[in-house]
Amino acid sequence: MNLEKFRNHYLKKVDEISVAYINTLNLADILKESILYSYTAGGKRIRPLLLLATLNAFNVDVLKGIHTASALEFIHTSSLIHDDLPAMDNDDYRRGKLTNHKVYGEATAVLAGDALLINALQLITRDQSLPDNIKISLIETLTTCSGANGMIGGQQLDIENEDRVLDLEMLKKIDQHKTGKLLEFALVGGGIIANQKKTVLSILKEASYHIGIAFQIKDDILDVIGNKTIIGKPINSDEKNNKYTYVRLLGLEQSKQHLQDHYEKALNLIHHLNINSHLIEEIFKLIIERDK
Ligand code: GRG
Repeated sequence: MNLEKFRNHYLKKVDEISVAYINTLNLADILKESILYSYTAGGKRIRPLLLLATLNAFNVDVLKGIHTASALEFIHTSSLIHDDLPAMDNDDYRRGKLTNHKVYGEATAVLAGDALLINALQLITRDQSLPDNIKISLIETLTTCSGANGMIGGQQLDIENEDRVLDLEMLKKIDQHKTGKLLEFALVGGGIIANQKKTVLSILKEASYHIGIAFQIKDDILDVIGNKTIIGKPINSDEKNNKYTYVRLLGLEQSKQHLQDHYEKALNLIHHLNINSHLIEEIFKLIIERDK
């Protein structure tokens, strides 16, 4: 199956599971509406796609990963809602639509992010296609990747370092966590569902480091030379927020070179595994060639 068919077939199932689950969260209708607003706002779904492609690469039934892929997109969506808040990046637009707090107010946006984060775990606990030991391992890894030693910690470092001139090492540390850790879960989580041994999981983790950095370099490049309409938010937002980025540190041309280097390192590591990796490779390519 090529990537387009794979995406249409399996991401449809992820979204069906996600939307059906969100529709059960009906204690407070506005909260449910605001969660649904951001979940269905038109994200590229790269993280769930990568997780499912990893299962495919190990010749495991891709349907076993649907709930986990949905949980991963929940956490990603929660991070975007919080990232856009006035206390963080203070953005009015995301994916071409008003940000969650612009529509529902700050308090509801905070709660929508909180709910997506917490309820993500329930999507995994309720998955009937996986044994308990695999679910525990997935939750252990997902909370590590998302929490204070993962994405959330990376966001804190990002905020603390606003207005500062950073060296490459610090920039990579921030991006490895802020952006790379959910991509790590996509690859390693896929490996866990596929029952892979630790040596394989650690190669997947190493590959995710490089594709995570590549993802963020591309994000930084698009923030400077991207098309506002295609990206769905204003460009030059990093400069507005006094963020030090690859483009500011290295310039455009060297940033492109670093992007290519990290992409190739990620690819080589995946090749090293000798698996059926063509979909993973196509997604890596998509990450570095995307226009939004
Ligand atoms: C409440 C879970 C939670 C987190 C709070 C705000 C925060 C901590 C973390 C934010 C981390 C962040 C926004 C990192 C940037 C990652 C990034 C490049 C996002 C854009 O991802 P795409 O391009 O977006 O995949 P789409 O819109 O396609 O889904």
